Parts: sequence; structure tokens; C-alpha cells
Amino acid sequence: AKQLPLVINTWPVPSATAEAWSQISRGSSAVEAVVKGCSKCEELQCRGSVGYGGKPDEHGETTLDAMIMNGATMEVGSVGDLRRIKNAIGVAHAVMMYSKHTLIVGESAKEFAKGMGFVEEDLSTNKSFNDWRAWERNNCQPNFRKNVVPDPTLHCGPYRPAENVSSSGNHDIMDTGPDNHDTIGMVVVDSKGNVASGTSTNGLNHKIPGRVGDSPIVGAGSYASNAGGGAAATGNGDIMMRFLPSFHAVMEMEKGASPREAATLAFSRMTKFYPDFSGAIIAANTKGEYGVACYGYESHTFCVQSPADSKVEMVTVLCL
Ligand code: SD4
Repeated sequence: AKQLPLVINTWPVPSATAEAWSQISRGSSAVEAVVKGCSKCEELQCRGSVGYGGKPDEHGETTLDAMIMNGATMEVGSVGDLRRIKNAIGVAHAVMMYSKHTLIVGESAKEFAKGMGFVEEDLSTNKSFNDWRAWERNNCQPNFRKNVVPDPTLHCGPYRPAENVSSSGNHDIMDTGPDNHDTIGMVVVDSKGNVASGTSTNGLNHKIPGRVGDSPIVGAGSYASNAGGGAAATGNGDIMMRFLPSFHAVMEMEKGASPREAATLAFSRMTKFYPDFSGAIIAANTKGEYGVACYGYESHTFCVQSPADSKVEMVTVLCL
């Protein structure tokens, strides 16, 4: 069966898949398809974890991370801690198109975006404000920190080091409920085997302001290479970015591993050190074969569309 082009993305967010599919079917590039597909999720605030109005930080602000990678040219654009601009992957694309840089962050990323014509606006909504207030009223829990105590005179931080630092426990895994990691990660392979990958997310609930996750980090959030394929990750970014799992998966595919084997191998290094973390990796090779692995959840549901499907397929895999 004809397997190309292919669109695959994390989580049951079929409108993003359908948007990318419509782009690639009408002859847009793989890069364009990833940007448009992920932008659709930003507009729809997919699962509350992509785009504006979700996952407020400790100060109640929603900030965004996104990246785009072109596996034909190895060009990348990404933004971290982007503030007050809704279309994060659009800004990442502008970094790739209009600068020689790879990653721009924070207030400066907002200034860059405004220069590129993006509109500055508030990313808060009633929901994100209420989520933040509820968290604050609940003594800022859950928000596990390593070896710190709150200042008792202040409600939620600043925090200071605890006097007796204990090395037991894995307290750097923050707020790991399944609802806290729903980044869209997407891989598109066009009919000639050109690969693009991208991500977009508002990160992690109640993160420390300035925290940037794995999603905009090349090789962590996603990676693409026409020599092997593409991969994208979702999950506990603070752990995953220490291992560059998307890069790892693509290198395994370059060496001949199947996508599913490649995604599984990327987990093996992480779980050796962090048996308590959770995440999922989608992978596709340049023939349009794909595979998904996950760890620390029961299962992961992803979306895929290829010429074999008349519509977006939602597929659930059991985790390792
Ligand atoms: C992060 N990886 O910022 C992101 C969160 C996420 O799906 O959802 N991933 O850590």
C-alpha cells in the first residue's frame, strides 16, 4: 500500500492531524504542514496544554515553547518561554525563516515576534486565572521541588534551600499527572520522503517562571532528518531533555531500526535513571512506516493519517 505522505502526532487531537493532512495533500511542504497542524492546536487550545490560557506558571502567566525542524536542510527555529504571543510555532517558523539563529527566548522572543508582525495579546483566560488561584489557595501544591522550604511569611515562594538536604527520593519530578503533559509533537513526511517535525506546548502547570521544557530543544522535543525519519516527544520534559530522546530515535532509524524499536530504545536510557517518569515518543521513517512507544502511563493515544486512511485514525498503544 502507498504509505506516503504521512502525518502523525501525539495525543488524540485529530483536528491538528486533519489540518496538516489537508496541507500536505494540496502540495504544501512538510514544514508548512507541521506549522499549520500545530497552529490549529494552538488556536483550539488542544487539551488545555497547547496554546494560550493553559498551564499557568507560579505567577499565573501562560508561556509557550515550540519548535520546527526541516529534515531536508537541518534548519531549525524554536522559541522558549514565549510570552503574550499566541502562535508559538508560527514564531518558531519565523526564527527559522528570517534569522540565522535557532532558539530565541522570553521577552526578547516576544519582541522578535512583534517585529515579524505577530500581535501581542494576553494569554490568560478566566480558566487559567482560576486554575492558578485554586493552586495558590491550596498552598501551591502539587509543586515538588528539590530540597527547598517555602518562606513561612510568604504564601507561595520564594523558596530557600532546606537545611538538611536529603538525597533520597526523586523530587525533581514535578506534577506528573497524565493531564500535565500533553504537548503536541508532529512528524510529517511528504510524498518524496522529506521529513519535518515540530512541537507546541504551554509546558507544565505552576512551573517556575522562566522554565523552558524539552519541547523547543532540538533532539529533545523533536528531530527530523531525511536520512532516517522524524520523532517527537511528549512527557516529563525536565527529564526527557537530559537524554535527547527524539535525536536518539532518529539516529536509531538511520542505523536501520524500525520506528517502534527506535522509540523504545530512546526510552531505555531514560528509564534506567528515572523509573518514575512518564512520556511518549512518536517516530516515522522516510518510507512512511511509523511506531510509538510510551512509558509511565497505561497507554498513549496518537493520531495518524496516510493514503491508506480516508480520515484521521486514532490509535492507542499500551506502554512499555
Ligand atoms: C514539558 N514536555 O514542557 C512538556 C510537557 C508536555 O507533553 O506535555 N509534554 O515538559
